[in-house]
Amino acid sequence: MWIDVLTLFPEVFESYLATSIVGRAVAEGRVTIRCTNFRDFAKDKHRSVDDRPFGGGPGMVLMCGPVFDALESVEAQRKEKPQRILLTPQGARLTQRVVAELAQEPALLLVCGHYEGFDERIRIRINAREISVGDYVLSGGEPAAMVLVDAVVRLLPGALGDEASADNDSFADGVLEYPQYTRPREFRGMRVPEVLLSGNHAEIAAWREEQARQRTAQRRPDLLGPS
Ligand code: 9D3
Repeated sequence: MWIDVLTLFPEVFESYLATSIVGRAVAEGRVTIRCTNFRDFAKDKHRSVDDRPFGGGPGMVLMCGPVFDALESVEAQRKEKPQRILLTPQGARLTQRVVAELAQEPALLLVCGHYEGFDERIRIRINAREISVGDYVLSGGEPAAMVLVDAVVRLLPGALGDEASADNDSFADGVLEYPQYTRPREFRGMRVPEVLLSGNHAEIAAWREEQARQRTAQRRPDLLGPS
């Protein structure tokens, strides 16, 4: 997979990309991630990327020119038309379902804004999938883009040490995980549930399923659907 990221802070990504499962996927060539600073496409000598809003009001607005020029430049260097993604608080919520869909794409192009927001004509013309990572205010799209990249890349074939663990994840099957234990059998008076030591695999599976169900009902009833 190819992932392009348009951002005013490419250095934020570069260090992150060197670590974790994402870093390994990059090192092993399963994904190529390139960051492009749209400030490099600014026209004036101050390298401006934003300007005051027409109609007045506080803050600044990201201008069309540098964003479109960067986008067109990046796409001209790719064979595949990427799925364009705009990270914005106004987007649809990122869920595991969306992540799984994006993981099927051969190429993604992520556009990060920041607090000032985009000129509306960017939003309209790039015709991107608009995605938010949740109902809280970030100072920019970069952390959201990293969340998305991490979630997508770990689903790419070969990215997981244990192929089975992707399907095992919370959310993949719509419930939270069951509690896990490892040695010792007793720690500060807290004992590992007897069933896990029993060697009875059917009973263990049933216990885990029930624990997962209870935990989901208690903490995340929304995952169990409307009722
Ligand atoms: C100008 C006032 N803001 C309304 C509260 C608008 C605003 C624009 C841009 C607020 C934050 C941002 C920066 N955030 C993102 O670019 C962003 C984001 C987020 O803030 N929360 C969850 N998901 C995302 S994806 C991109």
